[in-house]
Amino acid sequence: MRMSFRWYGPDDRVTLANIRQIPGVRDIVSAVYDVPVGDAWPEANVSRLVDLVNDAGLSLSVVESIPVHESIKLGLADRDRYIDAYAQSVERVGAAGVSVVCYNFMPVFDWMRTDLAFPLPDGSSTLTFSDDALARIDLSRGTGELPGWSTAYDAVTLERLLSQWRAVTSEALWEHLGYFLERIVPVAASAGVKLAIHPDDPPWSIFGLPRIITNAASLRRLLSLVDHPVNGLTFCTGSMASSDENDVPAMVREFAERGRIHFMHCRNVKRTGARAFNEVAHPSAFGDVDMRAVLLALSQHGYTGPMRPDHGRMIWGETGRAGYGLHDRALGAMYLQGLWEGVSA
Ligand SMILES: [Mn+2]
Repeated sequence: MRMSFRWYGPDDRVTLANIRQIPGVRDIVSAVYDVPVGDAWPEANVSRLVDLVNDAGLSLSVVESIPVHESIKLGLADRDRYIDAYAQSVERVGAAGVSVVCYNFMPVFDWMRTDLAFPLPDGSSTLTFSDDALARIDLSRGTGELPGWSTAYDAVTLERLLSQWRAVTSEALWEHLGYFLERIVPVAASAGVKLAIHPDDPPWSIFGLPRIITNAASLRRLLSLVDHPVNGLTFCTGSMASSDENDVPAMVREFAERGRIHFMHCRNVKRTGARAFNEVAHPSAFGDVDMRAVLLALSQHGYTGPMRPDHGRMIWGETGRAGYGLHDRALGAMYLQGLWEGVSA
């Protein structure tokens, strides 16, 4: 296991120098953020990112994410040119030494929360979600009321997108994902890159949009779309544990045994209702994820890939990007390394 940490580039108020001082963290998870979705990442942007990370004494091992253009997910006529651009980006990050590309295949919104600063009893704040709160959000004027997406779409753009999606069933979305993977998996394999899909977050339909990467059966189906070792998973414990139908340690055992977990997101959540949860501190005691069982399964199956603390609370007065402060994620990185040492023979 290699402990890694997400960095949002030069504008991130958590600096590479900060990250360098977290014991055991040597791998950075980042992306090129200044290229429009759908364009190929220029070599110069990729090498600039790699140089920044290397100059800080760290290495860029995971790209999270190369975003998948909406045309590919919708299966539109122009998708091939976006797939070609995606392939170019995969080749370029592979040539730059990146070993894993994380991506997701969620329509319109690639994650959703209903509160980005929910106060926990200890005075920290965290991200939360509930279907009830989501149902009260009015999208008729665009995404203005939507936490984290307030400037994403105006009313006209959002309505156009949502109406395009009304014609797309879950089965059609599976077909579009298969079409994408049939073309990208061979490219990734020859570029030395592993593909790691992130599950839908939360793992159920929102706003009537199809969502397909939600449980063990869907992960099996994903792997069978193109049955190749590079076609694998970002296993996000928090996303999967948001649904009480998912036995997270059993899933980790199954997919680690198959060697198809390429990247681990370790996040803990506490379910607060049927379709509601708070993100909580990483240790098992604070939520519904048995983190010890997860890491034990990984260790027993010889997991050597990257892992990162996925999200953190805001603690000690820190402000910044919700879920991506320094302090609680650093605590998470230390907890996970201690647990790893404990479960490893
Ligand atoms: Mn995650």
